[in-house]
Amino acid sequence: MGLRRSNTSIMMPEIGGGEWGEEERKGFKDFKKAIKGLHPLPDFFSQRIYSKITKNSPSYCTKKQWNTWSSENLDWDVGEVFFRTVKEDESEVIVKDDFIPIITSLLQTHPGLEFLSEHKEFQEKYTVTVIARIFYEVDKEGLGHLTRRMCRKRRVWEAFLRAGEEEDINKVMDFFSYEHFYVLYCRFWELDSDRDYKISRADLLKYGDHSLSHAIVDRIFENAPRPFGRRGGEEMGYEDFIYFMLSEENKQNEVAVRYWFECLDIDGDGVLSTMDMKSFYNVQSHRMQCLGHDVVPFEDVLCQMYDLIKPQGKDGVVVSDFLQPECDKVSGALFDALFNLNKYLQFESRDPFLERTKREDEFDNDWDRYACVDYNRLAMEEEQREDDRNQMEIEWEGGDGDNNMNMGE
Ligand SMILES: [Ca+2]
Ligand SMILES: [Ca+2]
Repeated sequence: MGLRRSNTSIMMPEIGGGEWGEEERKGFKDFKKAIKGLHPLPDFFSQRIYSKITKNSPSYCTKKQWNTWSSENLDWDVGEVFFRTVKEDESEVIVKDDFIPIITSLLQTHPGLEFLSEHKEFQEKYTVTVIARIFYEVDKEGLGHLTRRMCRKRRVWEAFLRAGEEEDINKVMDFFSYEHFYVLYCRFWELDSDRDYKISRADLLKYGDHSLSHAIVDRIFENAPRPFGRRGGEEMGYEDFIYFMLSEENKQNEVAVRYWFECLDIDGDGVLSTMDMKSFYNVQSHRMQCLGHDVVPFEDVLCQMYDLIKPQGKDGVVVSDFLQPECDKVSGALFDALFNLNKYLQFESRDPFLERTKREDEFDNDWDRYACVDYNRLAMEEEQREDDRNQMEIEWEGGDGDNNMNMGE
């Protein structure tokens, strides 16, 4: 349950110095001005608040209506005000769609997202991405909704408050960063070569420079870690891809550990036995052999990994072994050894320079680190394409290929 504000804090906010008469009607624009600073949420929640108050009279709001709403909903700490404002009044949980009007307002008002105003399609994709990221982190069991307890545990509102204060949206790494959205969406778009907004098995095999084994891709497509489209399906949609990619690029978090564990635990008995692991490593080592790499025998890999993870039981590794605090840096290495060729080779070569930069850089987790590098890479590629296009135009206009040497001004 949320915490009531203490008696000493404001109990009933007064509006606009008493300029708002009890029955006087305000349309959304005036309403927004009048309530500014009278609730603890950022301005981009005003639309949500207005819609909730004016459900039966959408063209205006009276002061009396506002007062009723605020006495019922604002007399709490910020976490509870957030929860009550986002969810529907009749409901005790937040569902995905509840966030749509709030993120839509953010897109309309945030200076760092203004450039998207002419790109409705990207605005929609941004919204889907932010919501999927919130659910990825908060709805860890995949229930499809957020409870009050879940929101409080993760302090979800803090990211919204930051988005309201921070002019550079990319600094809000929790959920809202445009760069993070760009990376997720571009990588999806690249793989979805036939543009049907779905990714096939063959598409996913190309992910990360063909780094995943077909064995693990098969498991993902068997809906082992999580049903596609929430009900299960043959192909991977954009939201499914977000779950996959966040888990792939940051194997330290609990959701990712569970995601990959479910994939690897083929018989579903909750234990990653030597047999389970061996069947994946065989596929991986076969690929290594074909590509001319030295293959480390499975027994050695297993030994090395058991040293790192130190499982409690004798029969294999269970989820809780991976979730020990001292394991969060190494569990990814075991997963990579079993199904991600490129990352495993990188781990094996243990580049000390890479390890040191990782320890010393500004990022809190592997996802933030990856997204920053990948965004810059994508931006550079885009710049290169732009240059090539310009170059082609110049050559075309010159009508003669030799002119291209003289274009630099
Ligand atoms: Ca496709
Ligand atoms: Ca098993």
